[in-house]
Amino acid sequence: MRKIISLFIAIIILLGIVHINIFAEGNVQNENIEMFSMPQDAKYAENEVLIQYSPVGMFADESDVSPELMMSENLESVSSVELIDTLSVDKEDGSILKQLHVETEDLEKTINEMRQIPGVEYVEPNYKLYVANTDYDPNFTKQWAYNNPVYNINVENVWEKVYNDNISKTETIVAVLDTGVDIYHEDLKDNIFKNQEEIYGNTEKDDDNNGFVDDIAGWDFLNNDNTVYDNTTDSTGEKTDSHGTHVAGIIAAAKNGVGMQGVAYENVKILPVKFIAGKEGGIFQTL
Ligand SMILES: [Ca+2]
Ligand SMILES: [Ca+2]
Ligand SMILES: [Ca+2]
Ligand SMILES: [Ca+2]
Repeated sequence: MRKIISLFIAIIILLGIVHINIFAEGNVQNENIEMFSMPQDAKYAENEVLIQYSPVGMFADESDVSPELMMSENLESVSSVELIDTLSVDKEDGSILKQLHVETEDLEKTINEMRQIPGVEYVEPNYKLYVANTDYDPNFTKQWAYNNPVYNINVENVWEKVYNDNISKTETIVAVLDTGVDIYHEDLKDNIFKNQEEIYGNTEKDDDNNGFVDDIAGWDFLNNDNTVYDNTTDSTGEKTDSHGTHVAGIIAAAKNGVGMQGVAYENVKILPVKFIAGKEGGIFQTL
């Protein structure tokens, strides 16, 4: 009998512990739901959220409970919520999209609380949307690396900080070791390095005494002359200086209302260093 009483007491204690644990779990967030973090620099309507409620599978008999009523009751437990508009109702699965006003100082925290409500598919700030920036050169939209979910280089944010916020106006010279560069191209001509001492010096004389005669805009190591754009074709029929021109464009095509827009479209000068002959290549020793 004593053993039975001891066992009974042990079961009661065990149940007590289990009960306490279950109660405690009610106060922690569901670890299966990924925490939402407000994106940096996000712009959104203040104190507003969009919430998608999809009650599929929550009710044994959907006719028993109105999903809309259930969501309203659940939302009341989170915060002071006011319906602004019901944006859509899917009659097939009962899902509802609502625009809500939430009286809160901490929208991120409130969104994370709402995400714990059973049946809530997503909650997010009511983000502000803007028309695509039309201030770019026409081929900007074809420059896929600028806006690509996999390889996105986030260049627009960099432009905003460097150019619009005037962080740096220091000019940088970038040497392009490649084929020649079309230094007369409308997108490049203003962003080509110019050796001032040779421009204003004497022709056929090495004015700056650097070993290269009349090296006004880089040097052609392939032919050992000062014409970095020879506009010739190689044995495959390919223009010999197209690759270097393309590379220079990616770096420094001007923001000038035509063509493409380089990653560094201002405050950069390209120094063409030609040593490759189109697809025929070049050798390192040339340099
Ligand atoms: Ca020189
Ligand atoms: Ca000269
Ligand atoms: Ca040349
Ligand atoms: Ca351009």
